[in-house]
Amino acid sequence: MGAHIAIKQRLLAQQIETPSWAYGNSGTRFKVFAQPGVPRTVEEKIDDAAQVHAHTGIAPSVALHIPWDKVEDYGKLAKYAESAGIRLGTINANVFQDDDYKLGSVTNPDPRVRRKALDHLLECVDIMDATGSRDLKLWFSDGTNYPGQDDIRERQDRLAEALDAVYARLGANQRMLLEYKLFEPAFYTTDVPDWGTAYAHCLRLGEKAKVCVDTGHHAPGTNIEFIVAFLLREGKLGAFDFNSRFYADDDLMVGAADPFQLFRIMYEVVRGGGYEREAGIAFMLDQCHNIEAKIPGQIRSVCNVQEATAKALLVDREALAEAQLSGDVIAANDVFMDAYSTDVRPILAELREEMGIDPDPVAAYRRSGYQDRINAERVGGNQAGWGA
Ligand code: LRH
Ligand code: MN
Ligand code: MN
Repeated sequence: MGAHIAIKQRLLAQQIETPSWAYGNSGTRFKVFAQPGVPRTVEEKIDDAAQVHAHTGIAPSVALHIPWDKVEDYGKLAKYAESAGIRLGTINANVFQDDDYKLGSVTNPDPRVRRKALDHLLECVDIMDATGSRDLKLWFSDGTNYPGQDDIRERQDRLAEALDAVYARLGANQRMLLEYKLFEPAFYTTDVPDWGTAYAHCLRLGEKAKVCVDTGHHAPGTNIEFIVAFLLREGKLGAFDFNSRFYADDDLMVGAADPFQLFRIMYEVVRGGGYEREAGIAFMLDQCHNIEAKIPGQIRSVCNVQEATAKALLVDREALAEAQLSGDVIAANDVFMDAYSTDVRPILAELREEMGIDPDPVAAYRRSGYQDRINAERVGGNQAGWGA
């Protein structure tokens, strides 16, 4: 019982950021499905993110993607978010949706295009100054499709040059998160394809550069929890982009495909001290609802991360260490599985009641009438995300 109280205390401290682009219409390259009630403005995306926070109690910030979320006055937008009960979080740069970036952005062979991409990244830091955001998230779609298309080494030099310039522009309390992805849209080489490449660049850059692990960005079978353990140990884990995948970068609801993997990741986070606020790990969602309703989809994902975290916190670390040190493989695995197999839903329901929210956030959202209201009010919503 005492253990449950301690776990609830620790769960109270959890904060999960939702992405603005999850609230707009999205789809695949085959079809974008329009849904009723999707936001027409950045403010409406913020309103929707505030709903997720209202029903979960642990999603107090929303990440922006520039220029998808471009506005005139970012200071005003930050105030708007505050009045909606949340805050603006990570600024995601976008150097992948412009005709100029066909052959790359910061690694493009053409210096004019490189300059344009760099200017955008620097503008994102200006935006962070206005919003008060701590993190700049960089993901580059840069790469090549054919052997010989461009010089792999020179592209690394160009990347390093751009990263240096952005790093030099960061304020004292700002950080750069470098996100890797195995492939897509480039199919032969990708300039930041894996955690090792991201880590090497971040190490060279310094303290303010950290790696972002998007759970959908690995080859099948990759042991993501090992990457998490390693980066945390090196002080280089900066953030997560949580989503689920069955095949590639599927961007499905978090914990839907493999809740056990999510638990294993969260265990390494807890084990490595990454759950403490001082570790500065940003827990973000990066999922794009394709066929499911957007706000309940985000609520579900936030709850799934919370559930995996509760289980990770339940692992009896003492018993585990004892079994590990005595070389009792079966006993060690038992301790681990025991935590995973525990039904934590009653603890979470209790926690939510103590927080003054409904024990079933998705059901509470459905009952709230918010969806009916936005369906009626918001006519002509924009696609906010891929293909925008
Ligand atoms: C790339 C990615 C990256 C982008 C987001 C929209 O696949 O994960 O984080 O910013 O998707
Ligand atoms: Mn991502
Ligand atoms: Mn992705």
